[in-house]
Amino acid sequence: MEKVSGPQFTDQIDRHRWADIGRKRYVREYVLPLKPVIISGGIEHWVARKKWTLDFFKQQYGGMPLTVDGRQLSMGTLIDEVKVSTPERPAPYLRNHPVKDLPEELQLDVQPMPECVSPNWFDNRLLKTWKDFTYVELYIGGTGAKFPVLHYDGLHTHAFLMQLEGVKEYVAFPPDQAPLMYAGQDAAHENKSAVDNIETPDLTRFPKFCSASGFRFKLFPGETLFVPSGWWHTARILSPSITVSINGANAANWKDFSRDFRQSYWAGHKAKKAVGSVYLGVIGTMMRMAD
Ligand SMILES: O=C(O)CCC(=O)C(=O)O
Repeated sequence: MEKVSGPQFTDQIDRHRWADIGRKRYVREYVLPLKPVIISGGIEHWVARKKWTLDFFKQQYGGMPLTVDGRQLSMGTLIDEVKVSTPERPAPYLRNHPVKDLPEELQLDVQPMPECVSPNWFDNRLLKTWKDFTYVELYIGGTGAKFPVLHYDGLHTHAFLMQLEGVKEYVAFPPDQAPLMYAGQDAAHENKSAVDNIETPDLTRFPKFCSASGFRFKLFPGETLFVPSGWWHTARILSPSITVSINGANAANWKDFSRDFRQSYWAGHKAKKAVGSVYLGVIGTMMRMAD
């Protein structure tokens, strides 16, 4: 453990090659116990792995209109700024951009998802025809840019972050550290921490945060990070970066996902809540048997 003026961090996150660990061991040792891991060799089949670079996006899609934090800019301008980004003057960070809004040929470049993303019960056809819970998202940012909030993913979904270019540093805290995270009070903010500076937290506002212990580690191109349901996390970019993410649910988080979903979507609708509970319960049972 390295001591910093704030939480304690270890960089000892497990790393495995997918070909070595295999599905059974991965599910048993990481997915079901909700333990983060970095998998390499999972996205080598993606066309994007060789094709997606900053120059590719600038040359082929430079005119694509984007909005980042309320600012409208083209992909070309974004890439120009990303290339000269520094921690002192970070470029805009394109985050959570839906891949389904990209031209179809780009969507195909990141298919199929790596095997370590499944079992993903959001792929169940009964569920998908009613509501598609899967979000595949694109992130492009430069050195020094940061994800703006320490959080766990909404509806207690798992996150899988697939790194295509550049290096990112992630910080992650297990769910049992929640009492130290200064989570928001209402349903819309309960997965977001008020701690706005992880590196040098304001100790007068967030004294308990200093007792937290978590992980701080790097993610390199070709790697997939599994951030399990309920794990608090955030990121900063160490070199110009392209990432794709997908969220998921399975036996490990179905109960938490179903509860969050019922509460947020059917609050105040007793009958819908009851029918919805049965529906999600049936899907859970079916998927458990199929796994
Ligand atoms: O890679 C990043 O910037 C963090 C992404 C993330 O935590 C999220 O989208 O939930």
